[in-house]
Amino acid sequence: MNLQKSETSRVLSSRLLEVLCAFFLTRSFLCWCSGVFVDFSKTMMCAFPRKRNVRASRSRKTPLSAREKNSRRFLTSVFAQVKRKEREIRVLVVGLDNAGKTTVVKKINGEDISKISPTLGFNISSLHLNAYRLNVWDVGGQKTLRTFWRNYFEKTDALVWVVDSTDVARLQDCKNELDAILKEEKLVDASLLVLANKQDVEGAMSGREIAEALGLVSSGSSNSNSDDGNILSGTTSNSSKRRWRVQKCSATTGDGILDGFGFITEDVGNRMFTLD
Ligand code: G3D
Ligand code: MG
Repeated sequence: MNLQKSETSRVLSSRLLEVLCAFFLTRSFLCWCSGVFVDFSKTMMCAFPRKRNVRASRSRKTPLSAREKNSRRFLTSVFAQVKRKEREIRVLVVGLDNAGKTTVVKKINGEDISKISPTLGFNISSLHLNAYRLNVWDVGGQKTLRTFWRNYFEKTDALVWVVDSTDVARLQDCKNELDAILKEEKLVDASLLVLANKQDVEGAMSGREIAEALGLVSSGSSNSNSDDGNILSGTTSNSSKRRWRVQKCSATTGDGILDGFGFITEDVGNRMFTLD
């Protein structure tokens, strides 16, 4: 009798052990599968980052209906309220490749600028200035990457257009790209700061030369509101009445960068945060 009992308990315990092993093996297998799935989706997202958005924004070229416009306006006002509370400014740094965008952003954040590699996607950093928090998006400027700029336009308060003041050969290309970006509906309210960078290099173009080449002021005229040699500022003559500033600077030495970003906090601050 006792022998039969011990035999039964032995069988039972071995069954229990088998069930437990099967349970843990299945669980580990499922965990492994989900890990592989997550890794796979992350890889796919990195490989094809914005394809769906690009297509979506391309299809948005058709005019918006009144309903869509109203819902967009509503969402914009909600975002504006949240931003007002948090005193947050979204800054998009763009311009041709090699203009010095990444160096500008790194310098203003006090980071090491001795090794700068070309930006293939984007860098985001946060900066506190004049009681505001600036979320700064530095986006790669190579020709092939420029079509992706539009993915970063949403909710942008200020546009920083960095120009290599020594690159006379690509000034027309620079103007064409800026013209195209300023026509974007999502950027119509954004303040414009043009950084005339690399002023430490001999022979660099002046702020006025760059403003004229970019079509912000007409050549030979004095239709800017202010011009003190380092800063040239004004308001666009078209319907958007956008305020702009051309600021001479050098990302290498740091000269002029903070002044330029000061214009952003002042202009965006006046426009958005004093409405309360
Ligand atoms: P980008 O982000 O606009 O593509 P980067 O430009 O910041 O990568 O800078 C491109 C090159 O310009 C870098 O040199 C960088 O050191 C240099 N540069 C940026 N700003 C200045 C500046 O104010 N003065 C000078 N003299 N050079 C600057 P490398 O040699 O690394 O390509
Ligand atoms: Mg870069």
